[in-house]
Amino acid sequence: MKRILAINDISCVGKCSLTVALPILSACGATVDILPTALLSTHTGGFTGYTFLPLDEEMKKICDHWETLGLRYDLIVSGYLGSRSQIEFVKEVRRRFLKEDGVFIVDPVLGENFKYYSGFDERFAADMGTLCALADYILPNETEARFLTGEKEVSRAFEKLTALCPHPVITSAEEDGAFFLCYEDGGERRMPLKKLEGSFHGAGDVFASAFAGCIANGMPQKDALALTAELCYRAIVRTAREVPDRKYGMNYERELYLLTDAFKEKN
Ligand code: PXL
Repeated sequence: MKRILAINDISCVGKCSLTVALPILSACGATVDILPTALLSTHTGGFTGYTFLPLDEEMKKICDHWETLGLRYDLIVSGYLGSRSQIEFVKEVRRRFLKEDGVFIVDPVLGENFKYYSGFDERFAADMGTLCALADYILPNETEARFLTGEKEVSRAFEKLTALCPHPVITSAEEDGAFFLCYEDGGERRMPLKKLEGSFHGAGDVFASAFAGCIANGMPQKDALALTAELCYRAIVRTAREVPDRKYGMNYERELYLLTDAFKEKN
């Protein structure tokens, strides 16, 4: 069984970050350990008056304890980081806990709809870029690709990202319809993304978690992206039907069979 470390916050309400990563990565048949970066009453995208407890000191103590257990990970996936010092600490976590042939995936959570999430700015984005430079895969949305590169045009942003990391994926972009971009056969490849109008909070976290779970299972990037995109689409369709207030996140749970079926143990 593969052992994955998910580094992300715990937003108690609003289905994102670790509350999404745990079930999705587990559905992919992995053992999932967590390193929480912050504890929030809700995520910051659309709620007001939320509580926010950064866990910087606790993260260090947790990792020192893990060191005594000799833990090593096949894959580490990082998401929402609460401060610039946490970005530096994640680099250290990678150095200390990722197996030599392990995979490091960074979802550079910065913002959406061309706006930073609360508390983030250009300096934070620049530091996030230095973390992306250590990753095997990065999963920015169109907004984050722009903030990481300073490029407004998505293909130019993508080109800059390919210089940063071997496998950048822009998880959703729009230009005459929705698509995502990946790097294949030495060039940019645009894949049409089935999507409904509007914005779906938590979709990026569902995407990152499902993709990481597929990669942990040794799936080639192309197949991993196809399965991830299908899961996201089904979850979006269900969410559009069932969730009137989109800040409460995606109803992806009843679509997880796509992952459990794909990664069923062969007898
Ligand atoms: O979904 C990304 C995300 C993760 N964690 C927190 C957030 C957000 C986006 O709003 O606020 C705390």
